[in-house]
Amino acid sequence: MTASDRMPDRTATGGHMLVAHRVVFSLGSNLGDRLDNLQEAVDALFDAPGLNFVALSPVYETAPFAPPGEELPPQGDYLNIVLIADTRLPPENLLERVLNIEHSMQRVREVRWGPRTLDIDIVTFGNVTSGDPDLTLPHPRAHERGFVLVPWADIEPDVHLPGHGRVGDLASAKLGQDGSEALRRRDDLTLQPPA
Ligand code: PH2
Ligand code: MG
Ligand code: MG
Repeated sequence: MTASDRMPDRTATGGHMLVAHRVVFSLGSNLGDRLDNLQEAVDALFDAPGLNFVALSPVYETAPFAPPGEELPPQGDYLNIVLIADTRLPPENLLERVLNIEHSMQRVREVRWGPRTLDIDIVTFGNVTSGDPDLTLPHPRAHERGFVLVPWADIEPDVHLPGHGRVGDLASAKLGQDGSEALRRRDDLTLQPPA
């Protein structure tokens, strides 16, 4: 790991970064019109300049998941996708964009691990690692989540999740454990890539 992975350089002007980073987002919805919510979020992410679209995963329907020991309130299945882009925006700027979109889509965040109209998580930001509690990088639970790993492996199997290994291998291991009960690819549901 180089110093620049931990503390990304900024140019003097505009707060942009010197080099582009590949950013991986995980999006999920299990309230309201789930597919519409995801489409709206994909479009909103690219509405403002600064993100260059790279890839969008197929749509997966996934059983609600909570880490062992955490209570999972009753709720319906999620639709989950993974979205990849390149950007020179700094991570905190991207996080602000994500929170604004979640807010504008009236995300209700009453119960931890409860249902939500929309959740957008930044899974990785290049190889940057950060322990910042507002934006921990990589996402601290991504490596144990089939609903992140499996769609991600469909579009970028050979990439490495820093600290955990090749995404394709992590996804296969997860599918072996959870199987089709937890995760179903919904090829009948399609999203448009951002315009
Ligand atoms: N998001 C969570 C908690 N549990 N389960 C599924 N299947 N999909 C999600 O997106 C999800 C979850 C917290 O962000
Ligand atoms: Mg989340
Ligand atoms: Mg979130």
